[in-house]
Amino acid sequence: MKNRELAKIFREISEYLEMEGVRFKPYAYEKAALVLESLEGDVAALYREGGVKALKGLPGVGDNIAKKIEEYLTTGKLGYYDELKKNMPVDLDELVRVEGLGPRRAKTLYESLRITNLEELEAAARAGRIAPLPGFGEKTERMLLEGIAFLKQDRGRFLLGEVIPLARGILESLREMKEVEKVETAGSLRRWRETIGDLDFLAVSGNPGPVMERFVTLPGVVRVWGRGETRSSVRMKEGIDADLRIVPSESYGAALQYFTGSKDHNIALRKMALEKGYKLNEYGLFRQSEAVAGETEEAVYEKLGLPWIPPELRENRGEIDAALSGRLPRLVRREDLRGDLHVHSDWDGGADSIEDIAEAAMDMGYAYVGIADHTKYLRIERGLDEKRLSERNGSIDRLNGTLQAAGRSFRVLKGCEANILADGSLDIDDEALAELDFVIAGIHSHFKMAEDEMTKRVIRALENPHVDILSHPTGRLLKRRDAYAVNLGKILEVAAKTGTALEINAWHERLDLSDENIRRARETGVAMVVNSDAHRLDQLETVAYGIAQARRGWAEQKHILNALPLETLLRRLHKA
Ligand code: DGT
Ligand code: CA
Ligand code: CA
Repeated sequence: MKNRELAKIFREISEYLEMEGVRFKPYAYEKAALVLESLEGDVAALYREGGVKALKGLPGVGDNIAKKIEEYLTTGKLGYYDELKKNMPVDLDELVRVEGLGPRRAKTLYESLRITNLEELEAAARAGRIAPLPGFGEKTERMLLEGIAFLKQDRGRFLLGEVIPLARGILESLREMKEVEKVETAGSLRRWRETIGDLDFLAVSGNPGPVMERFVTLPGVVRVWGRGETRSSVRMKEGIDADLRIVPSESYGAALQYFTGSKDHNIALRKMALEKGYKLNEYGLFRQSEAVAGETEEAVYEKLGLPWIPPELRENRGEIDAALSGRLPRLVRREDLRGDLHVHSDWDGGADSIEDIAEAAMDMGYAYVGIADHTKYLRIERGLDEKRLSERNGSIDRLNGTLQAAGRSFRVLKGCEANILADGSLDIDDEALAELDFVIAGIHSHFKMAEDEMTKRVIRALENPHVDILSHPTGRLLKRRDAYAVNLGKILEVAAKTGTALEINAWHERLDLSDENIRRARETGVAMVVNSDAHRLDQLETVAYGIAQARRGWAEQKHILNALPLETLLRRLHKA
């Protein structure tokens, strides 16, 4: 589909324009990119059927952008983009992934040092040629080097949220074939790891030839590493590899178990099998040469004396012992969530009105949604001051009144995401916080602090009696920025005492708390909240990644605040 290609080009144009210091226009292109990415249908089909007029019917697409879409769809090129690129032959996409490097700085680096890509950036920083540039300095140079090191260390792995749509597409193309009896994802994807090395698929088919043919010729395949009757492997244009294995139906369960991994879980399981006199491999579970299980995963586990273990737990972190003694957690499920407590509205620069958010949340089957707009410190995000927050509260009250009058049992909760300032105080008055149903506090600035200082800062926020939830508690951004230095053990201790919940932020770049930290929170008795942190309606569904993370952290329904019904939740919030 052309949607993604166009989105990428528009995003780059936005970066180029931002680099040039152009006002407003970059935002328009960025918005168009977002719209194209979240478009359900094919933009080319839309254009074929309704021409430029249909394109202009898309939100955020005006005359100018519609014409550009038309040009690209009809000629395969975009003159405006090529022109920008010619004037500044910089691999912007790559450069702006370095934490601390935006388009404007990239422009300076190109103009003064002719830096066009990551290698050149690294060489210049190592040689100390960046620090002397006006507006840079040694601290920035060091930060850039750290950012580069971070990118390199993770090279080759992809964020779960980035590859899931791709994997779903592949799965669907295979599933619709009449030759395919079954097909599933395996590997880290099935375990919902936060990053993915390659995509694994497993299928059953009595006629593998055409299935493999389809797989190696899928749209988006740029290279075929190998092609056979039982296994094929390709590289997709997104840069990630995909493997397909086809097995006979009587081995499907054993193969699914084997290729789901993790490797460490498999090794532990195989050892157990050996001790019981079995042999376990991807073909089945065998006693001597007789297969005793293989068709289903459940049977493989059962013959080993174990209940089926959810893939999210298969990391050899104690799940086998827990299974043996009947202590496997009953993992929280997506359908346990009664609401979302972290959604940004158009009051703080988010994309959608509170009315639309409420409708979308009702469609998702939620009983409540918490609006958590930014407060005033974050001026770029149009954070609300006390006065605006109170106006917004008024409009939520009116909306709740309307909903109630219409007999709809749904509640919009008044919240905010306040900023924890460097000294641990919040950027908004306590009196304003007292008006809200719930308060989230989070760190959005001054990330580089000594661990001691940072820990004190967070603790001071937890001790504010108005604060109910600590958002994205460690501040990490996957593949971009490490967690800040903080003593999470102490944070958990204090949170347990103050009754403050810790967020599991589901945004695919955050997934913060991480799975291991979720497990620690669970063990310390700290409540958690799975939040989307959506700034746009279509991001509400990203809670799925947060739920997966919660499950990887052994969390059960009872550990998750927003699995509580409204009344219980409100009582809990008021008490804490
Ligand atoms: P990834 O791709 O790095 O995100 O992680 P996985 O877990 O998907 O790993 P991958 O694709 O290399 O292999 C898929 C599964 O196959 C893996 O989870 C377990 C199984 N597997 C691969 N190599 C071995 C091995 O040497 N021993 C055992 N027992 N299992 C293996
Ligand atoms: Ca894999
Ligand atoms: Ca693989």
